[in-house]
Amino acid sequence: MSRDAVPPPVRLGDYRPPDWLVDTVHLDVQLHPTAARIRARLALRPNPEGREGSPIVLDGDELSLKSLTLDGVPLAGTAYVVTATALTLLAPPQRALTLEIETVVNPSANTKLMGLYRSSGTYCTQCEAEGFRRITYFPDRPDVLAVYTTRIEAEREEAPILLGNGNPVESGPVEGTSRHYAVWHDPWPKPCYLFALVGGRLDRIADDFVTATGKKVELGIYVEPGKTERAGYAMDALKRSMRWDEEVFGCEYDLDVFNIVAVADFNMGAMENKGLNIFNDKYVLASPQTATDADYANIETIIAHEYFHNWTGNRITCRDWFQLCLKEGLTVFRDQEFSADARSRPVKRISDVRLLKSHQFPEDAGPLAHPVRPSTYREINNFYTATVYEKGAEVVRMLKTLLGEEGFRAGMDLYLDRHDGDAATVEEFLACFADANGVDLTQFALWYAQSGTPQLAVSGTWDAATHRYRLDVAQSLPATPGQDQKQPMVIPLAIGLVGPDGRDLPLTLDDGSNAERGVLRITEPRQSFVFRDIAERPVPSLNRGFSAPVKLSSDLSTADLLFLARHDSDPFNRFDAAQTIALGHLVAASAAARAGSDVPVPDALVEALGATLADGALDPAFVAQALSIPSEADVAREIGVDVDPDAIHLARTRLRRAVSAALAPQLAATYDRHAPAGTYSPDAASAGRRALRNSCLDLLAAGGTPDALARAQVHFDTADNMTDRFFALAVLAHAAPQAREPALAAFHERFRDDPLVVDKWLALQAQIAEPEALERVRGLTRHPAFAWTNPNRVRALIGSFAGLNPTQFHRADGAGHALLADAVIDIDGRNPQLAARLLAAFKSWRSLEPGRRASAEAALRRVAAKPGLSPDASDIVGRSLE
Ligand code: 0A1
Ligand code: ZN
Repeated sequence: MSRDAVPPPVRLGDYRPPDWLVDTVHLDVQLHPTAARIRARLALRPNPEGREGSPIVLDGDELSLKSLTLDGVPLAGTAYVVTATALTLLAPPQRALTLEIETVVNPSANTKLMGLYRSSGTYCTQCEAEGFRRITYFPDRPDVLAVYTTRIEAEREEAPILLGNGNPVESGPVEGTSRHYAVWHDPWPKPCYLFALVGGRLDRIADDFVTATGKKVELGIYVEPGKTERAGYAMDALKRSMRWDEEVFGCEYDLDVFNIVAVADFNMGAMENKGLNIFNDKYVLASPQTATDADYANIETIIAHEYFHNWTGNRITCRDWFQLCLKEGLTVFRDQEFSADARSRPVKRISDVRLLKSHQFPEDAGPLAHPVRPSTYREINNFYTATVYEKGAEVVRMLKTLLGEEGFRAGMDLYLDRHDGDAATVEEFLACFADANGVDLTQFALWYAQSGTPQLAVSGTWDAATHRYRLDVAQSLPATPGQDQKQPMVIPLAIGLVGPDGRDLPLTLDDGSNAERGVLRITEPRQSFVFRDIAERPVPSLNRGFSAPVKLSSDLSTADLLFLARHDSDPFNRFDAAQTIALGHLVAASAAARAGSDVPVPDALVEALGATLADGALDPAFVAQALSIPSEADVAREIGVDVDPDAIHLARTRLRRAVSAALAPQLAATYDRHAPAGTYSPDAASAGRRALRNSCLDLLAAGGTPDALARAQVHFDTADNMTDRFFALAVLAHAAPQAREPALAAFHERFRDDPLVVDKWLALQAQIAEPEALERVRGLTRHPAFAWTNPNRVRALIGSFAGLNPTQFHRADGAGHALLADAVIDIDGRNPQLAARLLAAFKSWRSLEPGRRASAEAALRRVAAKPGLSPDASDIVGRSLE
C-alpha cells in the first residue's frame, strides 16, 4: 500500500475470532521521560476457534522494537516482519508459547495522548480504544482477555507514586540506584484497552469502603500536589456509587483497592481502566470557590459512570468495537439512574433529554448519522458519539419501559450472570432480556441497527356520543447515510389522557384491556388506539417522561399545551408543553425576523411561565428548567433547512426581552425569595435554589433595564461561590457591554493561576454573540493562559466558539468557519482525536442557508486538502462532505 492509500473500512460482518489468544501478560516498564522501555512477556496459544496454522499478528504503532525472543530464544530476522502497524511472526509453532518483546517509546513526545504519555510531568496511559499498541506489540482487540502483572520502575524523585491495575503486590527501592519499583497484579482477565499505569509526584486522599459481603476496599484519589482539598466531593460520589450499584444492580466491587488519578491533559472525560480509573482533572476537582453546581453534578455522574463500568464494560466487555454501545449505552443509562436517585428524578430527566436533543438529534439528522451499533467504521475513535452513548442509553431505558422494573432487573441479572468474563455482543445482551421475560425482541433490535430519529405523528379524536377517544399514530424514519429503506420500530409511547379537572383518566382500551403502565406499543407504520369511558374531551399527554427518543408532532392546540403546562401530572411533559409553545413561536418569529418583520409573543407562553413561577409547590430546580427559553440551536434544528442563525438570534433575543418585560415583578420577587441561606453546599436542593435565582436574574437582565443590570453587578460582586459568581459574570458579559470588560478582568485576576477556572473565562468569551467575538477568540489563542497542546484549553476556547456561538461561528463572511478550519489543521498534526472532535461542529452544515453552507463546505474542503491529514480528521471531513 502506498503511504497515502486509505485503508479499507472495518466491517461488522467481517468479524472473525482471534487466531491466537493471550493468557497472561507480564510487563516490566522502565519509566523515562523520553525513552521508556517496556519488556512484555506474553503467554500465547492458538485459539481453537481461530484459523489453524495462522501467523501471530501483533498490532503496533510508533514503537521502536529492541528485542524479540520466542521461548527464550532470540528470533531470526527471517522469522518475523515489522511494519508501521504490525509485528508478524510468520510461521510460529502451533502450540502454547512465550514471546518476550522489548520496545522503547517516548512519553514526552506523545502529543496524541494515546498510549504512554506525560501530563504535567505525570506518566499516565490511555489505551481505549487502540492505545495499548503504542506501548507494546499486542493483539489489540477487546476479545483477547489476559491476566496482567505489571512491574513499574522509575526515579523515586520523579515518580514517587507508581500505580497499576488490580492489587498491589510489592514495592521497594532498586538497590544501589535512585530508582524504585512497584508490582501490581490484576486477577481479572481483561482486554488490553483496560490496561493502565501511572507514575508521578501526586498527593492522595484515602478512604475505604466495606462491600455488601463485608470486604474492605482501600480507596484512593490522586491529584496534583496541593489539590487534595478539591477531591473530597469525588470521593463522596465514589462511595455513593459503590453502594448504589450493590443496592440497585447487585454489583459488588471485586479488588482490594480502587484508585482514581486526575490528570490535566486528557482527550476525553475519564477512563474506566480496571481498578485504576484515570480522569480529566476537570471531572475530579471541585471546591465551592472553583466549581459550579453543574461541575459538581458532572463529577458525580462521571465518577459513577467510570465506576459502573467495572461490571458493564470490564467484567463483561465488548467482543469488538462495533459493540461499543453495549458498555457505553448501558453504563450511561446506569449513571443517569444513579444521578436521578441522588437528585430530582424529573429534573435529571429533563436535563438528559435536553442533552440528547441538542447533541444526538443533530448528529442523527446530518451526514455523521450512524446506528447505535454501527456496521462499519474507518476510525473507531470517531464513534465515541452522542448516538452510541446517549441514544444507546435511551434504548436501554426503552427496554426497561417495555419490560417493567422487574422484567428489566431479571434481564440484567441474567446478563451479569451469563456473560461474566465474556466479551459479549448486543445480540447476547438482548437475548438475556428476551429469555428472562419470555418475549421476542427481534423488532426491538432495530433500534441498534437503524440510524435517524423516528418521527411520530399523533392525532386524537373524541366521540361525545360513544365516550370513546381514539389516538391515531403514524411512525416514519427518514433516510440516513447508507440507509435508504427503513422498517418500522417498536416505540414505547407512554401517555396519559388528562381530564378537564387536570386528573388522569383511566386508560381502558376498547377491548377492555389496559394500556400496561400507561405505555402504548407502537409497532406498525400506522396504528390506532381506542379508549372507552372517556366522558369529556381529554387532552392527551404524549411520550411522557420522553419514553422514546422520537420527534413527535401532534394536533395539540396552543390552548391544549398551555393546559398541559399547568396541569400535567407528568413533570417532563409539563416542562415540554411550554417549550413546544416557545419553539413554535421562535420558528415563526425567526422567519419574520428574516423578512424584516416581527410576530407577537403568544400570551399562552407568558401565562405558562408566569403560572410556573407562581406555583410554590414546584421544585425550584424544575422551575429553573421550565423558565429556560429554547436555545438558538434548538430553533435551528426545528427549522431544519435554510437556517439563518442571525434571524434566530434576533427572534430569541426579542422573545426573552418580551418575557422579561411581562414577568419582571414576579422574576424579581422570586429572585429575592431565593437569596442564599447559609454557606454554600453543592446538594441538589441548594443547587436548585441557586439555579432558580440565577434563571430569574438571567431573564431579568434579558430585558436590559438599568435596574436588572445593576442587580447582576451586585450578584457578581457579592457572590461567595463559583456558581453565582460565574453566572453573574456570564450575564454581565452577554447583556451589559459596559460592565463586561471590568468584570472579565476582575474574574481573571482572581483565578489566573487556576487553569480549570480560566477555562470558564475562555469559554464564556468565546460565546459572546457579537462580531468582535472572532477577534477576541483569536487574541485569546495568544494569551499566556491558553495552550494549543492542552485539550481542555482548546475545547474551552475553540470548542465553545464553534459549538455554542452560532451567530459568530456561522458568520455570513465565513470567517468563523475559517477560524475552525485553521485550528483543526494546526491541531491535527499533534492530536488527531482532538482535531476530529472539533470538526464535528460542522455536523449540521447542510442545513444552513446557501451562503453559509458554501463557506462551511469551503472550510471542510480546505481541511480535506491538507497533506498528511490524520485518519481521524479525514474520516469526519469525508463523511461530512459525502
Ligand atoms: N470509555 C470511556 C471513554 C473514553 C474513550 C476513549 C478515550 O481515549 C481517548 C478515553 C475515554 C468512558 O466511557 O468514560
Ligand atoms: Zn463509558
